[in-house]
Amino acid sequence: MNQQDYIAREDKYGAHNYHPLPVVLDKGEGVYVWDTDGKKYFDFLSAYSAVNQGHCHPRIISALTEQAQKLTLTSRAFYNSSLGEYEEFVTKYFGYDKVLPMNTGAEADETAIKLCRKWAYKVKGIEQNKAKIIVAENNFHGRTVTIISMSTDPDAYNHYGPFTPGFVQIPYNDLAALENELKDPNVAGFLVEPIQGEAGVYVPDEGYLKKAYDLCKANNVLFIADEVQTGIARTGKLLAVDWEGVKPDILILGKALSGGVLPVSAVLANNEIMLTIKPGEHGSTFGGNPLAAKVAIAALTVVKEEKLAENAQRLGEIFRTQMRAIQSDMIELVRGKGLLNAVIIKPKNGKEAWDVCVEMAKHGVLAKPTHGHIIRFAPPLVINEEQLMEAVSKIKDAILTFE
Ligand code: IF1
Repeated sequence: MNQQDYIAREDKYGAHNYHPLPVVLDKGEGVYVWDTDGKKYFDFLSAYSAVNQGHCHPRIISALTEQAQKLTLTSRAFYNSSLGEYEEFVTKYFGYDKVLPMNTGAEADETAIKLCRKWAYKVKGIEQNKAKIIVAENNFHGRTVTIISMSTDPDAYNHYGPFTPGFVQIPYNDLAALENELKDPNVAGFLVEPIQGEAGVYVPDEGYLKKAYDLCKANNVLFIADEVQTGIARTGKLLAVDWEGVKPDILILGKALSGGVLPVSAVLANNEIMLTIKPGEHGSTFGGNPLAAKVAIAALTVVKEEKLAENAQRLGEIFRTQMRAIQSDMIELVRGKGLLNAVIIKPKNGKEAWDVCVEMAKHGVLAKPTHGHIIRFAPPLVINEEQLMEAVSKIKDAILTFE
């Protein structure tokens, strides 16, 4: 089978809810992936920051294979010998009393919303069904009906109504708007991405998160951080909120929590919030399974042992400097934090971000355009300086073909 055959088969039998770059991947190791013809690429998407630890990290894969031969799933109807170990590990790692394990990012966001509402009624004392959660415009928290009810992107919500009520949208990075909405006593939470990923790696002003947190505290409102994409060392700190010394009341994690090996997500909070949910009131068949527990411990251990946050911070600076130095008027703006970066592409002779990505793929670097004119650059955090410079040179060659 050649690449066209693989593509045609997916096209014929799979739903058309994606428009992938025409590359068929077959193997991955560290910062590299190989296609079915054996061509090697730098992966500058990292499965949307799920493979921060690099593809098929040996330590994570060995945790997976070892546990897979012993016990994979018990459901939460019974205790299992790995879950408690993981719960102790992850809560100490991030500094919270309790964790609620789920699988995907969207499920963790849903869990956080339910937790916030439960807290609103049982602790804050809001009247039943009146609780509101403030969200930001251009947010991305996943694909469920409740989550798209918070979305301002028509692609995400169009023709999927009716929607879940109870959300208030305000502009991102706008403290005055937040302060204004917080006057409503029925507001229970503020759900925010510390950097908006899907919006195009939109980094808020310095101090925004801290001031937003303080405003929430002053109004007895939960500050809920969606760190599904920004967390686990991606932005040069363990969490993006660490840049401003903020400790969210509810922390949402996913993606790299498993190093991209299987879907593992988590919601972390202290007892006052977490214990408002009682037995039978929330759960998941796969959440907290022993396989996920062992994999997540290994994935988080790799992050600390290999100093991935420090690496992301240092190499991120180099990456942005290098990209800004490329002499091409197609590069309008370079922004980001750590190794979560975006380049805004100004179309030239009808060539857009998509064409740049296709050309980069030919040169051996994989990245994906978003919103037509933005390219996200997010390599695995195990990348070293030499590899980064080699990739930068390929990216540069690709962009300069349009000059
Ligand atoms: C897709 C983007 C990234 C997320 C935040 C929750 C979730 C996500 C902050 C849900 C998921 C994904 C999903 C993926 C594309 C992707 C994405 F392009 F949409 F913006 F990462 F950049 N919170 N983000 O970013 O997590 O349920 O998917 O595990 O194809 O939809 P999930």
